[in-house]
Amino acid sequence: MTADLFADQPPEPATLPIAPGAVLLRGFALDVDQALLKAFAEVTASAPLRHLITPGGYTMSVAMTNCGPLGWVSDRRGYRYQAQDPLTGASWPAMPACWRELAVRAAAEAGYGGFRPDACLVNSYEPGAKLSLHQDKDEKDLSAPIVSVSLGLAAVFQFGTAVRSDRPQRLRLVHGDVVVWGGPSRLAFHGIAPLVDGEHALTGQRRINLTFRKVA
Ligand code: MD3
Ligand code: FE
Repeated sequence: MTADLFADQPPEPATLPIAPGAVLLRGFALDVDQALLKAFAEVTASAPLRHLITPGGYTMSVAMTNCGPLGWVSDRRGYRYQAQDPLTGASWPAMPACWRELAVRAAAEAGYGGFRPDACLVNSYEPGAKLSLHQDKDEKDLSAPIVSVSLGLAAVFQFGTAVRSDRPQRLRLVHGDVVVWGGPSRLAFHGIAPLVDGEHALTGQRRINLTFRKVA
């Protein structure tokens, strides 16, 4: 006989509303994880991960790159989206089809049909890296959702409301999780707590997050 230590826990639904307009699709990316990571190696070979400088002069602990027509960058002059990678001067690499298709499917599953992302910001966290509480509002079309895909090590995601001082909720995001942020949640403050040391079979000592956006 197998003792089921979780027998008294209800199974977690695959689609979890977490805030108004925001939906967690637990494990939604699991069946394509190897393809997503193969494309990650290709994207980062053309547009290397780098630690951007904030307008205030700090070096971000998260390493970033982009793919698709537009990419998010930061430097002493400010934050912006642009078509060229400042590191290479070239256009950002194309958005891999398997990435785009996953993001579009996830958005539709969450109730946002017709999502057409034109930017994908790729974040890479090593142990200790964090992303302080912030809003994403550099995108012109705030009616489109943002789709985020978590790969590799787990992280504690913090999210509040559009009011910075509202106490944030905490949510553990694991490999394969996809979150769709739309409606009133589109302007929620959010961040990632310092990544805890660990080893993931597919990514090693790192967490990768893909965020798909409609910018223009
Ligand atoms: C809620 N990335 O790239 S993903 C970011 O895990 C960013 O790397 C985090 O915040 C990460 O800007 C969080 C979840 C996420 C992304 C964008 C959002 C949640 C969001 C935009 C609006 C509201
Ligand atoms: Fe963000």
